[in-house]
Amino acid sequence: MFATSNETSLSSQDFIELEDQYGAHNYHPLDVVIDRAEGAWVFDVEGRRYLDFLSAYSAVNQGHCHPAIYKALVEQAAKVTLTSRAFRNDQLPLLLKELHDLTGYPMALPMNSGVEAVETALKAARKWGQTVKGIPAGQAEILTCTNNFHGRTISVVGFSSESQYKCGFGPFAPGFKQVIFGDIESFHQAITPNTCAILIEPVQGEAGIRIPPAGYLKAVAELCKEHNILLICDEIQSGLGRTGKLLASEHEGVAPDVVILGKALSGGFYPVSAVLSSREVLGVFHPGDHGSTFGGNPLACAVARAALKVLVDEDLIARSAELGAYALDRLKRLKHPNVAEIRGLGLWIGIDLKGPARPLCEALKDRGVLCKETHDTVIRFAPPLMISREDLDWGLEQIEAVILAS
Ligand code: IF1
Repeated sequence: MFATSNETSLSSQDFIELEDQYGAHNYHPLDVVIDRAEGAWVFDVEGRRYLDFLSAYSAVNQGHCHPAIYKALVEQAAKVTLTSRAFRNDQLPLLLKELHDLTGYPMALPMNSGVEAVETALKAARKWGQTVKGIPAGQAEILTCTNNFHGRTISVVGFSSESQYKCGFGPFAPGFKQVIFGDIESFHQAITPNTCAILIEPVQGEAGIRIPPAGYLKAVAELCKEHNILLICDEIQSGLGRTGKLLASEHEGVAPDVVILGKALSGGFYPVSAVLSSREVLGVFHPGDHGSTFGGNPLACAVARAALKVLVDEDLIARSAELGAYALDRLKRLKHPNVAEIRGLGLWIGIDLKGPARPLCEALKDRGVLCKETHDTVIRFAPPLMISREDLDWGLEQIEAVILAS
């Protein structure tokens, strides 16, 4: 009944058929069945190797199966994995302190998936709005941006501007208003006395690596100060080195009131997310107000501690800035009628095409480079930040070849 001893004799096609038969079809993956990975490379069931230019949407910034994170995971798994927050454990306090030391934020609240941390930040902002800012109960408004991506829960897809993400899933939570990403005037006009927060990605990932005009985030932060509104930056994808800074908001010299981290916080080993903020904001939570069975568990915390240490010890943030600038410069030299625009910050690059991106991603897969299209016409690249210059060059050569052949 259960495949155990002969698992390895199954082919990629067998796995694809099993998945399609027994799994919900909420994805359209490239048909590569990965069974092993190391650093910037992944291997399929037939032993073919591919350079990973997606990094699980920036969750494996540290590289696949990083030995130091692996060691932390295995050692912690042998000691204690889950205590629940009904009791304390010896890893959570250390993670909290290390997050503080790294980012300067006084407090953090750990969760698991990214969207849970987004929900946590929204709850904190609403309660802060009511109890600190003095907004009447049930009236707090949160501003979100056009083309945002913050996850898949009902309240979060409720304020998505992508119809596919919400179609059929309503009714949605009230209390969210949309402003135009990159347009400070639109933000200005949306503010009311009941506005408690704005939720924003400093660089929009899913929207196709959209970098707002210079000065925009700074102007948003200033308007927030002026009107006593919390600036919540979703750095789940843009944070932890991806853009060449620890946090993407640093590019604008902005320190958001609330920062949301996820993905690379575990180096891809385990879902770990966190909300970082002040005592004033996270102080709105009292015992019983909010929680999670797995949030802050010792296994997650041990993994996250190791993942942060790798980011620092291996200087991955500077590496992202340096290799990213090089890759962007090189790709921008590529003049081809199919290329509409190339955008990037750190090792995070989007190539906006004049036609569909999926066939190019398929062609890249055949050449041994894995990446994923977004919004039909954008190919996005986000290799692990530890990628060697040599591997990066090889990947870029494949990209250039595929575009030139398009
Ligand atoms: C999927 C996209 C990327 C995120 C930001 C919160 C979350 C995400 C800025 C939620 C998650 C993921 C989810 C994944 C694919 C991926 C994605 F194309 F869907 F938009 F990366 F670009 N904030 N992004 O990017 O985090 O709850 O998933 O841990 O298939 O939905 P999560």
